[in-house]
Amino acid sequence: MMSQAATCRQRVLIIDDQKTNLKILGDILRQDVDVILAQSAEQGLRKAIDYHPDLILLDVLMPDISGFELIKTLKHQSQTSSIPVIFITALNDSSHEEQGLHLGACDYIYKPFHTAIVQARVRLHLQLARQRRMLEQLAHIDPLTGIANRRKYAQVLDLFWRSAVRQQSPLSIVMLDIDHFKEYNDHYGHAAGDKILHQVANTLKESLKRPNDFIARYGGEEFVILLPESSEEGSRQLIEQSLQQVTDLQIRHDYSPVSDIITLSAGGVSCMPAKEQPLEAAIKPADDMLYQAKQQGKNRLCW
Ligand code: GH3
Ligand code: MG
Ligand code: MG
Ligand code: MG
Repeated sequence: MMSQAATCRQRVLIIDDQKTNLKILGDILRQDVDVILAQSAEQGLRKAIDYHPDLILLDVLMPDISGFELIKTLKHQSQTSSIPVIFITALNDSSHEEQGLHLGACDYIYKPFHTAIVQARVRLHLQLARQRRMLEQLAHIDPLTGIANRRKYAQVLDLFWRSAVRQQSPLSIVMLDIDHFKEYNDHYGHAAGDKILHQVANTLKESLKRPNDFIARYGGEEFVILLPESSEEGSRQLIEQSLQQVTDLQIRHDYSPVSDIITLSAGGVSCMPAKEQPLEAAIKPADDMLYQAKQQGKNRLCW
């Protein structure tokens, strides 16, 4: 198993067609970070996707695909678009530098380079990357459960909705709500309630199967799940399993009128998103189904 320190180390991908450049740059950075090397743009792109580095040092003049071409691809792909790129190149004039920065690089270093300058600039951009990630976490992660919050949900819904419209594919939206949670808090205390929220949220999250399946805490003891490109039947089955996995936790709730353990009610819909539909209203049909599930006696899924 990797040590804590090893998992905290940031990764820098160096892409350069000259082996000697790769060696020298790798050697001067290795004491601070984990180094990944690529000797062509094509290999670099693959490694950027596979390893998701915190920073890329990119040569410009390379046979086949230039660094200027590669950065366009990196900035257009969702898996790589947020990785900062520093050009390190023999094109040491202001018009190329301007071009590089215009294409989205965060910095531009001339070759031949000074070791200390490369180290300092890499350090600076890694620190900025770390701060960006922290801000992203603060903005998008619910601190109690560790899953996405409602702000992130709104972003992801927008993304999934537009992609579903484009691809004419279905999107399932599911609202889930813990049954008689007020009674739980009243009898077991708020701290115990917090612990259950964390446990339920993470059990639901783990029950999702595909990388794009998404869950967020919608509010108090309510969660929302988005299943893109999933059939109605498949979505229903998945959510039935998710609910089952929560009941399998067998969390005692002696004050629940519907069971003696923690249960959830859920409402789901499969829809074919259309451009003209207002996004804010997207959740309403799932919410109506959740209301039905509560009306019909809770501890169930209505679709
Ligand atoms: P129902 O079965 O109809 O959903 O009833 P309920 O009691 O679950 O629903 P209600 O809306 O009446 O109460 C929700 C409760 O959820 C009240 C509140 O104390 C609890 N809750 C909301 N957010 C939190 C939280 O962050 N921590 C804890 N411990 N409890 C929370
Ligand atoms: Mg070169
Ligand atoms: Mg509720
Ligand atoms: Mg509830």
